[in-house]
Amino acid sequence: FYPAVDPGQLIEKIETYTHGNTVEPYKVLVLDDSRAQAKYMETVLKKAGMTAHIITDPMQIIHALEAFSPEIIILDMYMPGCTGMEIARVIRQQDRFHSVPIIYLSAEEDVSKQLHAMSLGGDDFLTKPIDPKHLIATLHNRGRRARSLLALMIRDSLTGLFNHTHTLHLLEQEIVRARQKEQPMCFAMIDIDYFKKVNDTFGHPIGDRILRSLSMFLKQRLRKTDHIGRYGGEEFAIILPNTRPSDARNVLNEIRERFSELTQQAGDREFNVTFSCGIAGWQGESAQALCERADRALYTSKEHGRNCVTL
Ligand code: GH3
Ligand code: MG
Ligand code: MG
Ligand code: MG
Repeated sequence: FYPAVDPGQLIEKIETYTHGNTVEPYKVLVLDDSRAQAKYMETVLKKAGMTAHIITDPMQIIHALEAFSPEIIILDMYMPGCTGMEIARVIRQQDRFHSVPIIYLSAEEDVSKQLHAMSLGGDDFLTKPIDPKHLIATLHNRGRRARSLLALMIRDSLTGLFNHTHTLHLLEQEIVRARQKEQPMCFAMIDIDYFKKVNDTFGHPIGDRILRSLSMFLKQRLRKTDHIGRYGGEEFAIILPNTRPSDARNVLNEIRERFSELTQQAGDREFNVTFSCGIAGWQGESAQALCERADRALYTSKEHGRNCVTL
């Protein structure tokens, strides 16, 4: 009934799709009430180098979304007690999975039923039995598009840093991790000093250039594991996992000093720009409470004359 899988052919196909670059395996969630079908899918996906998570009980969908964080979801149409369309609606109600690709895989051949299912939140309709190469090609295309869309959605376009929403999302994640691993973690807020005056004196494009140069500066100086976000206009947020507050203060103080020494240029005029920083070490509180403490520390730095770091 199912076409035989030729792993050699599949791998060759994948390599042409990825142009030889190694990509993180796509995480694919499969829901099918037939255990045999689900197992077959698992074999095909794994041979294609993807990470498969299989469920046969529709009731497990919410748990599977949380536990597995799929990038692509394959749904059977007809299952005892519910349909794939109903499951698609449940998935779409979750903010995080609002735009995850959903692919129906069903023996249903009635085109009007297929179109109806697509209109209710599906992105593709594939029919069983399916040629594994067709399936894998579809998953690759959907997965690649989903990833590039996601990459755009989480970044700030001026600086390329993480945007406000994603920075908070990362902070939530790092809090969970710090709790699990019982590691210290710090959150720092940076605000450029008298930036309005920089814009007023030298013009908005020069202001933009300084925002980009500070972003580059932070990226170069901080560790790969630190997360840097543009929190607001001329405000930046930095998450420092596995870092003690005193270490965070030393690092940020050095960055502050070095940045303040850079000569900025606007035409033939030269000037310096400084920033103020507030740091809060995580003490078991919520992300919001941690942000508020960092913000208060930043305010203290401003009150103390700017160009300084407060812990
Ligand atoms: P303070 O030292 O108290 O922080 O003074 P400030 O002038 O930096 O603070 P204020 O909040 O009054 O001004 C922030 C300025 O940042 C106002 C705004 O014009 C500028 N700004 C915000 N976003 C951007 C941007 O994307 N590009 C440019 N060029 N300027 C921006
Ligand atoms: Mg079924
Ligand atoms: Mg500000
Ligand atoms: Mg400012």
